[in-house]
Formats: sequence, C-alpha cells, structure tokens
Amino acid sequence: MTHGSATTHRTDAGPGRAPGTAPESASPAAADADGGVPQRRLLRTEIPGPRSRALAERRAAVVAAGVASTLPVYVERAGGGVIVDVDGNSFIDLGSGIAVTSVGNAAPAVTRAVQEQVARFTHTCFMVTPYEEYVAVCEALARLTPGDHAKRSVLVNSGAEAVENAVKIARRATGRDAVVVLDHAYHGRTNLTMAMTAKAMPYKTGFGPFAGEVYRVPASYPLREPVPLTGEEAARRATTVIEKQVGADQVACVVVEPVQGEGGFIVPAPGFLPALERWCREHGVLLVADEIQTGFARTGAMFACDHEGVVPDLVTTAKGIAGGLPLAAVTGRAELMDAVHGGGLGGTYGGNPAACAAALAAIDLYEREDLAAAARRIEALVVPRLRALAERAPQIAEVRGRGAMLAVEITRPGGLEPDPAETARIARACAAEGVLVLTCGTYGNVLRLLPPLVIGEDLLLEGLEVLERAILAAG
Ligand code: PLZ
Repeated sequence: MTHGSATTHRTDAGPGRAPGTAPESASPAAADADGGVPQRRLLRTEIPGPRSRALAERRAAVVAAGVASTLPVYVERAGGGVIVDVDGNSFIDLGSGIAVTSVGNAAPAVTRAVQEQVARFTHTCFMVTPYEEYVAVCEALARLTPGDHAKRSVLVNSGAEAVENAVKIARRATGRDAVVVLDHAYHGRTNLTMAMTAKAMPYKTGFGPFAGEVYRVPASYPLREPVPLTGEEAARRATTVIEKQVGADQVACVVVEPVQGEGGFIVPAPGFLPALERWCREHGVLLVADEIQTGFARTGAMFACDHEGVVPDLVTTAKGIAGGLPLAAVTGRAELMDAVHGGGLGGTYGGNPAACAAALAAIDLYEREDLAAAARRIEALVVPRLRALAERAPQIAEVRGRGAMLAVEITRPGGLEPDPAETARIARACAAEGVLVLTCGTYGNVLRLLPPLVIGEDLLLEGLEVLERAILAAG
C-alpha cells in the first residue's frame, strides 16, 4: 500500500496514561496497562509487509472470501493502544477491535484473571454445573446498568445473541410479537438481527428471507433532517409510524442504540430517547437499549442511557464488557426476565468461565480507574481539534459523538452528499502511516474513533495528527 521508508515516530507517553493525567499521577494499575508493548508508532516495512502478504496468500486458500479485514496486517501482539504486526510494524489503535479493548489490549489485569481461571477450569457449562464467576458478573451488571430496580441477567457469547435473547424475553414477558427498530440500526448478523439491522450491503444482501414481525421507523439523525426536529418531535415521528402501521398494542419492544454505532455514530437529538421511553411506558411496550457498542464507559458514562437518565427495561451488552474475550448479556427488570420458563434461556458456552473472569477484571478497571472520566477527557481533547480541522477541510460535514465514541462525517464539499470514496481514502492514508481508523455509516462516509480508554495522551495526539494530515491531503 505504501513505501518502505521507515517512518519512526517515537513518543514517550507514560504507558497507558489517560489523557489529561500527569504521568506521575498514573495509578499502579495503569502503570502496566500496555502489557509491555512499547506505546509508539513505528513503520518498518511497506503496509502490509512481506510476512502479512504471505499470510494473506495462505488465507485466500482457506478462509471464506466473505470474511473481510479492514487492515490486512497480521497481528503478532498488542498492548494498551498499540498493535504490532508480524513484520514488526506498530500501529496506533483508534478502533479497539470495534469498541472491545476499551481497558487496553491484553490489559495485564484481564490477562492474569483469565490465566488464573483457565488453570482452575476452562468450562463446565453453566446449565450443567454452575460456578461463582457467572453469578458475580450478573451482580456487577445489576449494579452498573441504568436504574436501581431489581434486575436479572443471562450471559451469552456475542452481541447478536444478546439481542436475540432480548427479543425472546420481551415477547415472552409481553405476549406480543412485533419488534420495532430504527433506521440506520445495527443489531447483528444472525437471521433475526439481520432483519433488525438496516443496511443491506454487506450485512443482508442475498441472505434472506428474514425473520418476520420486525418494523423499522425513522431515527433522529440531526445532520440529515430535511427540517430541524427536536428530540421530542423526532420521537413523535417514530411513534406515529408505530401507532399507524403496527399498532402500539402489538409491540413487544422498541430496540434502540442510544448512540447508533455501525449506522454512523449518530447521536440523537436531546430528548429523543426520553420521549421514546415515555411512549413505551404509556403503551406497555418494553424499551430495549442495545448498549453493545456504547456500554462500559465508552461514551463518558458507564452506559449511554445515563446521559439522559433513560432507564430501559432490558439492556444488551457485549464488546467492552470483557476486555477482549467473547461475552455478552441481557440485563433487565426482574419480573420481565423471570417471566421466561425455567430452561428457556441458555447455550453451551454462555458465560464461559474465562470470559467471566475477564469481565470481572475489566469491570474492576472501568470502576477503579474511572474510565468514563478518561473517555470524557478523550472527547475534550479530540473534539476541539477536529472542529478546528473542519474549518479548513471542506469535506467534513460534521464532527460528533460522545466520550471516546467520536466521528467525522465526510461529504462532497458544500453539501450533504455522502463521499464514501474520500472516507475510504482517508482511512487508507492513516493505515499507511501506522494509524488504525475505522469507518462506518449507512452511506459508508463516517470516520470513527474508538481509542482504548487507557490510551496515552501523546499517542492519541499523534494518531490525531496523522488523521488531520490525511484529511487535509484531499486531492
Ligand atoms: N449491536 C449496537 O455494534 C456489533 C459489528 C461488526 P456481535 N458491532 C460490530 C461487524 O461487521 O460484524 C454490534 C453492535 C450493536 C449488536 C452488535 C452485534 O454484536 O458481537 O458482533 O454479534
């Protein structure tokens, strides 16, 4: 992709130092947050290098072509906010494996907890012989998710599986069938969650027929409203469609991402979520918050619903919950969760002990290190820089997001026509310079930043400089 000139940029940011924290104030846990991987950007070869290219050849012969990779460098190790590839290149990670390694990659506390756990037992199946770690994760979820009502949780393996289970529970608890989702929604790749996901390509095209009784209503997308709408007005537009086209009394649940993720890091207008919550209460409809991408300190609060005091009936979590191990959950009001008959929920691996041990260690870091505050510091550092850049870069239509879930929407200058080609060019240019930036959006025109919350300030600023240069290099 690029030339082999070794662009070496060393930074001496304190390992894992959170933005705004002086190195000397870094806590003992943060001090080894990089897992021994130097927190620096370092390019030794062209990208991808010869070893990665050789692996790509082996891959092509055996890995299904439908599985894509954003940046085809093969990873040798990773720590904190840096990914090291098999050619010795070090990348600044502004993606966290899609909002997963928020506590840092290979966070030592998580690694130790997993090692200790797998040495005792690797699996029993909680449905066969239970263990304490599963119970402890559910206790943490009951404590941390929005609302102080009695709660229960079920643990599963992936975000999509959590959403599937939330719908099962909502239907069982309400005795109703219909599921309402929003424009631009992303909820997964299983049959039901494909039906709930908005975007055809690449998620749905050719994979139907899809599960029934899923209805889509307008979201709140402030940048793209033909006429500006308040959150309440946007919610009324959505609930009117539900009432007229579905019937409120047919609806088991409304499923919303409090900040829409894959759809474009869309922050709804203030008041949208509270108005939806009120409408749901009035009509006996369950509000399901899909906090799979937004949860666990990512947006500067433990959960994104917390920003507006919204208390959903059910919450789905995954990604950041376990610092990189596969774990997901549905947490909800005790009476709703317990409406399901015994044996109605489960799965062989759900709440695997290694994943639970990882989650307990990760959750301890979110709380003890106050990583929500770290996410707010990242926002305070990045947003003014990107807003200033937007003054000079006509292709930036909007800078938005919450906490460390930040985005730049790219359009043709002077209007709102999405420019996915320019977006891809910028992401590629960043990768070629050793910075991993992801894209998203219904129109494929959103650059998104999801740095690990423990990223050192200098490393983050260096990544930002590379992004700024890539954006300004428009040609
Ligand atoms: N709900 C809000 O963000 C996963 C998808 C990447 P799984 N988002 C990343 C891809 O292209 O597959 C996601 C999400 C929200 C549900 C999911 C699904 O979570 O763990 O990928 O199943």
